[in-house]
Amino acid sequence: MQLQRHPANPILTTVRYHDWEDRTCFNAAAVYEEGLFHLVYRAQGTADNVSRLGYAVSTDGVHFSRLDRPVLVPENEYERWGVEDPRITRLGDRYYMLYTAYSAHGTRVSLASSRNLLTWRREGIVLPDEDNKDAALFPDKIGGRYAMLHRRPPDIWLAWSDDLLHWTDHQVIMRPRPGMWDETRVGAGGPPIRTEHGWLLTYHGYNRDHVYCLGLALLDLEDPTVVISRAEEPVLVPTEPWERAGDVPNVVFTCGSVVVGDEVYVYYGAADMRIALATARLRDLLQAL
Ligand code: BMA
Repeated sequence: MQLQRHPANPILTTVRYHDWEDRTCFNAAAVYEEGLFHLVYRAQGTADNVSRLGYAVSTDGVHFSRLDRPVLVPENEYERWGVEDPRITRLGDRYYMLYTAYSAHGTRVSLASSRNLLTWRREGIVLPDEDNKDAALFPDKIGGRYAMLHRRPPDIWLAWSDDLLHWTDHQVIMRPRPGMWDETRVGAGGPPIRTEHGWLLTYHGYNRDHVYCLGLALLDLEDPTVVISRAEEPVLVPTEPWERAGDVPNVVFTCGSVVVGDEVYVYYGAADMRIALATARLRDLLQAL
């Protein structure tokens, strides 16, 4: 089972006359609602190489219009070197975005909230005093609590919270697999997708040659620390020239997928430089598990 690349790929690339995104435009959170596809994506400019978050919107998921200015820019000492890799989850009437704050302190998982995807309020660092990234919130409470995936290298972890700010009961749920494509490190993709069979998780992993691929796992609906199944083979491998060459070579990396009817749209960063789209039928993904 392989994701199908859209023929228009890459669908979103750098803009020469936007100084904040003239170098890279990649790793995007994705939201689909009422016929609109929204992306909040990471971008860097040649001037300072700092990551900022831009916004783009589309009616077909392929052709996007974007704002001239970023929607989130570094604002405090933990973000000095950039705000990176957003992952957005809707909970009630708000959107919550987990992102990586990057600075001399390291990488910190941070939370912001919004009612409109354009104006964001910082809620703060949610995993203080540790280098961590690849964090994603589940789109529902589970057993009365919020759940989040995060990454303590090299593993994917799950943690619980009552208020989205304080997280406890941290537990490893997925580790790299020796000798396989995800032998070195793994990290969550976008927020897990609820299906009747379990939470569908797209994740990234890389091997000793630093080739980033995407894989699939299915987590138990009531207890997502239980991995029901994990596909042996990756569903997306960097093979296109624009996935193999860029700011970081041989990278496909996702921060968000959306479901439209029975089709899953996986938005992914290619070679840390551009944004591409690959799709699959939900039932085919579940069958691969
Ligand atoms: C990770 C993050 C991602 C990036 C990936 C591949 O550590 O920095 O933003 O896409 O590495 O370079």
